[in-house]
Amino acid sequence: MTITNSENTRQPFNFLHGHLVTKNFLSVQDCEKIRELGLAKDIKPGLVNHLDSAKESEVRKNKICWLYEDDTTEWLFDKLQNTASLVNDRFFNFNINCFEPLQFTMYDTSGDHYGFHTDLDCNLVEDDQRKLSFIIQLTDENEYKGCDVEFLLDPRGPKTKLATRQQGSLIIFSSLAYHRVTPLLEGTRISLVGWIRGRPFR
Ligand SMILES: O=C(O)CCC(=O)C(=O)O
Ligand SMILES: [Fe+2]
Repeated sequence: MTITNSENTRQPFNFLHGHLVTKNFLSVQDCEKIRELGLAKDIKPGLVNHLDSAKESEVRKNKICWLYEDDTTEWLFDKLQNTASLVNDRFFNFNINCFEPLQFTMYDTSGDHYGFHTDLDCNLVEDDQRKLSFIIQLTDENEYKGCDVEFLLDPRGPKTKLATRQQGSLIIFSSLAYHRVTPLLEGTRISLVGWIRGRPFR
């Protein structure tokens, strides 16, 4: 398995805005299997907890459902766990301990998007928080236009880094990193998004 630093430099990995990619993390058949699991569920508009619904659609317009760890997904959680722990040991060294359920995310209406955000939970009350985030591209990149995943490289400027669109790729980044999904222009894009939690930063 090859893990590639998005910056592709000899510099140390920038854990704040960099991201890591494992191409062909999942086969096309695996992607299809997950697509079927998700599409069999009730897929509803995604929410940003602290906003009213008008503001909501400015920030985020997509549909989601949740995939929990069970007999049908155990293989996937195991695979993710192995890779995440390798990546964490090598690049982040965060204190991490558990996965959240996986978010099956669908952009199927022109204009669906997710504006710049970090994945950290606001108003933290739990005794652990999101440390690592990941995205798996479940759709063949030729089946949709737009809907690019981009990372903000510098909070002061507009410079962004496009993440791979290749189907089956796993993209891993710090939950502190600003990222977005640009508006869908055509077709349907499905992603699988997840978070790994650990003791709060301090
Ligand atoms: O759909 C994606 O690729 C990313 C979605 C996202 O950033 C999120 O749900 O936090
Ligand atoms: Fe996100």
